[in-house]
Amino acid sequence: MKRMEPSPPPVCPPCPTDITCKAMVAFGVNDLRECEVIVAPPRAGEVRVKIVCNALCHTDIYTLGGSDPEGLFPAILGHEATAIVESVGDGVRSVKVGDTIVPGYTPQCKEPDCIFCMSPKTNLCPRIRGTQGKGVMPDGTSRFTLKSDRSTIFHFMGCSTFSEYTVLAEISCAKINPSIPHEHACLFGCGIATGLGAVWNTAKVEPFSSVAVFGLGAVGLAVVQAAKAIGAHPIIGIDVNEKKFAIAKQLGCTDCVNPKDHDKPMQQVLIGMSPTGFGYDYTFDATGNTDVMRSALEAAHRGWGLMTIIGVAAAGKEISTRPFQFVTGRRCTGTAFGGWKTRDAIPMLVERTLKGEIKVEHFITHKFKGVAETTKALEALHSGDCLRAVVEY
Ligand code: NAD
Ligand code: 022
Ligand code: ZN
Repeated sequence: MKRMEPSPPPVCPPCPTDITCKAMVAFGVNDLRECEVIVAPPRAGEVRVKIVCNALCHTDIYTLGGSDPEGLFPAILGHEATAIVESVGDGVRSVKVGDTIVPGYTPQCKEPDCIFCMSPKTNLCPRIRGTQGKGVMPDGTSRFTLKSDRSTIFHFMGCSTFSEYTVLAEISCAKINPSIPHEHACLFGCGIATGLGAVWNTAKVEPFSSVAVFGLGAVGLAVVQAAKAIGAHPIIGIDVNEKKFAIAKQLGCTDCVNPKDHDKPMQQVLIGMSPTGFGYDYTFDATGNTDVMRSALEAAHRGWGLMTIIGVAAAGKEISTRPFQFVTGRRCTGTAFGGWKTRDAIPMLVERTLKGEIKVEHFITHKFKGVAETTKALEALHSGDCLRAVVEY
């Protein structure tokens, strides 16, 4: 019998080391600059990724503009991206080097002791909420250092995608089918997934129900698209910017209304247009304006209408209405990331897009190349013509 060869000594995988790369660093209010940053290797339960595509979202602008009182500076913003795993920390099993992922600002720990992950009713996993809100990784430290003076830079929403490389918690990484175009996949990291989920998960709109959508940005248009897909009718779109009406009608709006064309409160106008004369089965706020939220609630159907808040209101804002609205059966709910459990749902949405069941390309109205063009993408987002601006790195 042949003698067994002695087994070779185990080969250590190359130890991940610091990466120096370009990032857009927000140093303070509206002070965004391209800088060289050092991205430390991922620690236990973390993943370092190379960002390949980044779509801009209003929260980034809001935070950069200083309107978020909890916004920390200096920070690397951005939370809607496609990325490739570069290295993984100890104990990481769900993704490996080379995988394509979408970062999620709502994590999914999937632990049996997480009552939120175990509940089918919510996606609000609180596992890393405390540290994420403080701009650090779950162990309380940052992976970002400014190359020039070695000062520390904060993370943002657990994502920080305005950088060529970033570090994420493993529980924030949704591994997806790599055959979807990168620029399409990133849209599922925030706005589009949120609009679809608000209809399918949160409100659970039924066929033939009547729908009114306030705000026809990317989120509101995703609501329209999802409502149409489920067979809702009619679908009314409301926006102060009439430039949005053409695409809204293509995606499924049966009518569009501009509040500026009416002296009466929007809810009165809308109730008058509704099929029963008593309001809409489902209404959505995708503006973040608290006066609009009131209109959306009051335009909901007497007896059963449900209003879903998607828009994120400015800090300190409150909503008001008469209790009569609830006593007469109108209801109100809200959604974070469309109720999707990030790691289960994003891969599924990507598969459905690959099958042609969900179309997303119409959301990309602007394209840019390189980290530095993030500034141009921000300008585009301000313009009013933009649904999503995607920056390819
Ligand atoms: P957007 O700015 O592209 O769209 C908002 C639209 O609302 C615009 O077309 C604007 O013209 C319209 N609008 C503004 N004021 C209005 C008014 N008074 N009446 C009617 N229309 C009005 O933004 P977006 O990317 O589509 O996001 C929409 C909202 O959803 C934002 O508040 C954003 O922060 C929020 N959001 C929430 C979640 C979540 O998980 N809950 C996720 C993503 C985005
Ligand atoms: C994303 N958003 C708006 C535009 N793009 C957005 C902002 C906030 C939330 C969701 C989407 C949100 C809803 C509820 C929460 N957040 C609280 C979640 C919790 O308490 O567990 C939220 C999230 C992250 C952060 C702040 C607020 C953060 O990381 N700083 C999900
Ligand atoms: Zn967003």
